[in-house]
Amino acid sequence: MSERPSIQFPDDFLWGAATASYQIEGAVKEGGRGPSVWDDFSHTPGKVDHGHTGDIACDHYHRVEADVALMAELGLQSYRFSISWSRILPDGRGKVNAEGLAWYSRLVDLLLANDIVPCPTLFHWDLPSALEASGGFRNRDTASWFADYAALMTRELGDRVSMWSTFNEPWCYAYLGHASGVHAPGLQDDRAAVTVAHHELLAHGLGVQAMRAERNDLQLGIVINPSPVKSEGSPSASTDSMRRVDAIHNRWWFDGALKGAYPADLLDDLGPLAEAIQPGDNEQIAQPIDWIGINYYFDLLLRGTTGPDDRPNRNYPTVTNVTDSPIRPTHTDMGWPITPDGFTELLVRLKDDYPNLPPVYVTENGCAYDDPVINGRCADPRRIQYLDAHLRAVRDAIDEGVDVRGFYQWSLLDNFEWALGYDKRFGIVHVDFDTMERTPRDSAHWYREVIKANGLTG
Ligand code: IFM
Repeated sequence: MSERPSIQFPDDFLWGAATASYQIEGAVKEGGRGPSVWDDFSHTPGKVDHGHTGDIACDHYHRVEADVALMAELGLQSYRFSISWSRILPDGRGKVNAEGLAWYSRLVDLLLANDIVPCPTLFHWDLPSALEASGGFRNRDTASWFADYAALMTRELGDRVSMWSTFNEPWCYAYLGHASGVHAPGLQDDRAAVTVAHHELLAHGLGVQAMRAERNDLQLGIVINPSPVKSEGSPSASTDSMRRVDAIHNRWWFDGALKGAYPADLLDDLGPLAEAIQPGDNEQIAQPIDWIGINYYFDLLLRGTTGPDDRPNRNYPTVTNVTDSPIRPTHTDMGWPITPDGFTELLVRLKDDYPNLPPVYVTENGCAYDDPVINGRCADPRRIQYLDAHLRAVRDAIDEGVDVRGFYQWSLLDNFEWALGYDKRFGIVHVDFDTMERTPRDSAHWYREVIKANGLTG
């Protein structure tokens, strides 16, 4: 990499790292927290590899002070975390848990004391179990309850927190959670998935309005995980399948949130599956936002099939005879291909397709590699290479006119990687899950230098 050219990012570019509540906090039965769908799912035999759960996770709940000190040592300028809804409202609505509020308030104070900009997400998949019992996001009322929770958090933290996102990767919660069912709550019901996809965006729109009603000085956004859709291998996926996957994975979210109208072709495909949409919903959803978060890991590579449909298909209702393409020679421990060019292409496409695209923050990018700690050091050259390539791809997009304002690496710590448990390690900081010892990997030291230089020094 040493022969690669140096690159600089714009002044005031914001550098951070990201985590999410259920993936790191642990202490699931402490501090008055109520259960979430991920507690229920991970405790259901067979749902998570090795039977792992988030019961202890990184024990961040008890180690928050040391973890923030570590962020400061690593030079982070911002920290993106999510708030556990059921730590605030154990039943999802109604009774407020003062201890939960106090915990996040302390986290925010610790961050500010270290000059780290807090960037909380209100929903990163851990829906309170009590709300799931009344239909979860299949129930339209959950959108209003989300808005109440968003307003509450604004009242509590809005004096110190400016930058908020409503949802993280709503596609995943809708389709992994309700179509293929590989995530909580684990349903396999296409109509439910589409309903959830709509109610999440409705909740986003109602949440933005509720937060603005509390304060007019907030920077509000939503975090989406779009991907270029490509076909590789033989037989190739049909143009029609690619269009449908693109519509479900990408256009639904951006058209809904920014244009105020879902893609007409997708509504035709979905027919009665999209019956949850009511007159007036589009206007509620397409509220002006101040920024948009993009999580990018890899291009979505499809291949045609001739045989019976297999599991990955179930993430895309109405799409048939398509499968995720097989693992490519270069991939991360997730089996994900390494496709930095797709990142530039994606960002430029978003700029071109959405003239009102707000400033972009890359809210997640990173890779899983299980490099061990040897004599106190964890050398992870593949992670450095991955991040280097993706940062260059972001810089290329900026050169092509995309207004990218910041970059959050995923993830600060090795953590609970959902249905895959703890074996997939995304951290720039290695976590020993027996002792909870944190060891910054080489990539963490490298990232500190990137932040210091506001770029890559070649
Ligand atoms: O760990 C997840 C995160 O919760 C959401 N975005 C993708 C990451 C890696 O799979």
